[in-house]
Parts: sequence; structure tokens; C-alpha cells
Amino acid sequence: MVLRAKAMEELAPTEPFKRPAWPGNAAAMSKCKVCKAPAIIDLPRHNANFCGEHLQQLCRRQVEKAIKDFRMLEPGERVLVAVSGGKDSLAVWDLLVDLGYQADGVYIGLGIGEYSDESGGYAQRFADERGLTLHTIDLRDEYGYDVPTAAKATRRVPCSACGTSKRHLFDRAAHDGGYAVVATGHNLDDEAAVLFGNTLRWDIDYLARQLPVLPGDEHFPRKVKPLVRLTEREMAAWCIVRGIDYQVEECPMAAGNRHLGYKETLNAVEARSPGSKASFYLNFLDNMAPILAESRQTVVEGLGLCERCGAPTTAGGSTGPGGSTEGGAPRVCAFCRIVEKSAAHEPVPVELVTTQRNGRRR
Ligand code: Q46
Ligand code: ZN
Ligand code: ZN
Repeated sequence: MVLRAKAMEELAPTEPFKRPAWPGNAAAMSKCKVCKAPAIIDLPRHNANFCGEHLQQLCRRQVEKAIKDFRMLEPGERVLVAVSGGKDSLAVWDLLVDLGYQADGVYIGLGIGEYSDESGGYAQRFADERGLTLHTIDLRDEYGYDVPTAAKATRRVPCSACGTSKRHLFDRAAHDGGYAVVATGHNLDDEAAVLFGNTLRWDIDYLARQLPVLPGDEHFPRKVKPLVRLTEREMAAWCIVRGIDYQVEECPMAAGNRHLGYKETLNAVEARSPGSKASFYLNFLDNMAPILAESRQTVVEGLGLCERCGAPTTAGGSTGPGGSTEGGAPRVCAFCRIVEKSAAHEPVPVELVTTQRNGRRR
């Protein structure tokens, strides 16, 4: 198996003084905790090393536990996996299929230059090689804009315009395709970093909704995150032992993303105290999420429907003079507002947005 340099980097342990137990390096003589065969990876938070087969067993068990504990999926339920072409989304798709779920994928072409072209290729090859169904949506072709243009036209940071577009289109794809549930590849590192940011700001609305399962209703699908008990490094290892080729490059728009900084901070804590990340996030779910349930209810009750596309939205509308329906502002969701501004804007090349963002903090 050919291991690319970046993939090996992703397997580098967060603990600085330990080397990854991977064939060809000094730690490769360590043995799998389960079968005593040569280990391919050390996992300090489990205080153990694993061979390829038992790493897979660990990953399957963690996903099964997450699905069961948080009641993510029913047996036989059709699942739509939000696929980016990166390791986490391909791994979650692979794991769900491996565990017997009927899982199809959906990929959104975001128009982020070569990065998007390549990412789409990884997603399509993964599906083709396994005979899986991948739905594709192209922002430029179908909605007349791309992420760099949306960032410029709406004066939002790219990840904000991108995230809003993706959430909306994943929901719509699930609705149109008759899927009750959308699965994403958010892993433990992602969730812990988001939790860290939300906690630093004590953002109660976001904290209240930071759950591995968000229930659906007649307007939008349930959202599930089956990888919340697994780390980025474990997912990189899963992809390597399963022979999954994935987009290794980071999105060029991610530079300066606050979450990357939060991840580095948490990795430093994890290096000193393995298991801290898991306990930070999983204990939040056990101890704090129930306390925040009341705030969550308020958010759900505040939703209305977009007057253009019918999607649920927190946006408000207003009535005209004297309470009449004429002259008021319509209730328009964030996605429709992005489309309105961006489709009318001339296309903006990726480089223009990334260059402007260089050296500037969000
Ligand atoms: S694709 Fe989109 Fe990510 Fe790129 S612009 Fe940001 S949100 S970083 S997952
Ligand atoms: Zn083993
Ligand atoms: Zn809308």
C-alpha cells in the first residue's frame, strides 16, 4: 500500500515524544493489544497499540456504540451521507455500508478551484469502485454561484457562506430523495473544537444544538454524526487500512479558520493528558446537554418557513403598514439570500479570496 506523506502526517500522534507505531519506523516493534501481531498504530487515549484488523474492529465498535447510545439510525433506514471527498466523510460512508446500512452519498461541487475538482473525483471514484450511489449537486451549474463568489458578494467569510449552502442543499437532497436522515463525517476532534469555541464565547444557542443527533421533522431530515467517538487520526488510519484514497489537501479557504486553532490547542492538552478531548466532549453530552435542553426547545419553536423555497428558517419577516401583507419584508432564508446576491455577481476566482484573507484574522 502506498502511503502518501500527508497521510502519514495525519497519523502522527498528538503526543510529541511518541512515534507512530507504523511499519518502517522505530515503534513498529510494538504489538497489537488484542492479537499480539505487529501494531500499525498507537492510541495513547486507549493506552494501546492495534494491528490493522483490530483498529477496524475498534472503529466499528465505536460507531455502533455512537449509533446505539444516541439512537441515530433505525435498522434498514436509508441514509444520505454528506460526502466531501476527504477522509472523514468517505470513512463514515464506508463504515455505515460495512455495518449493513443502506447508505448513499451526496457531493456538492462548491467551485473552490482545483480543490473542488479533485475532491469530487475522490468522492466519485470511491462510489464507483464500490458500486455505491453518489448524487452530485453543482453550485455554479444549478444555482449560478460558487463559494468564492458568495464570500465576496455577501461579504461573509467563505466558510460561513459555504456552510449555509451545504446545510441547505444536504437537507433538500435528503427531502427530494426520500431520505429521513443525513449523516456527516464530523469526528471527535471536530466536535471538541466546536465545543471549545462555543464554550469560550458561552454561546448558549450553539451549545444547546451541539448534539450528535438533531431530530428531523416534516421539513428537514434528522442529522447524525456517527464518528463522534473517533478521532481524526483514527479516521486517517481507517482509510489507509481500508485502501480508501481521499483528498489530503486542506480547503484553501480554511486558512485562518478559528477551529484549526482550537484543534491545535486541544491537541496540546491531549498530548499531556491522553483522553482529555474525549472526556471534554462526551462528558458535555452526558452532563451539560440535558441542562441545555430548554434553550434548544426555544430555538426550534422560533423556526418559520422561507417564503421562497419553503425551508425552515430562523429569519423573520415583517408586515406592511397597518399590518397589511403589502409592503412588508418577506421571510427569506439565509440560503435564498446568498443565491440572490451571489448569482448576480460576476464570478470571483479562488485566488482573489484566499489572497485577501492572507494575514487577516477573522
Ligand atoms: S469547504 Fe467550505 Fe470547509 Fe472550505 S470553505 Fe470552509 S466550510 S473550509 S469543511
Ligand atoms: Zn490485532
Ligand atoms: Zn429559502
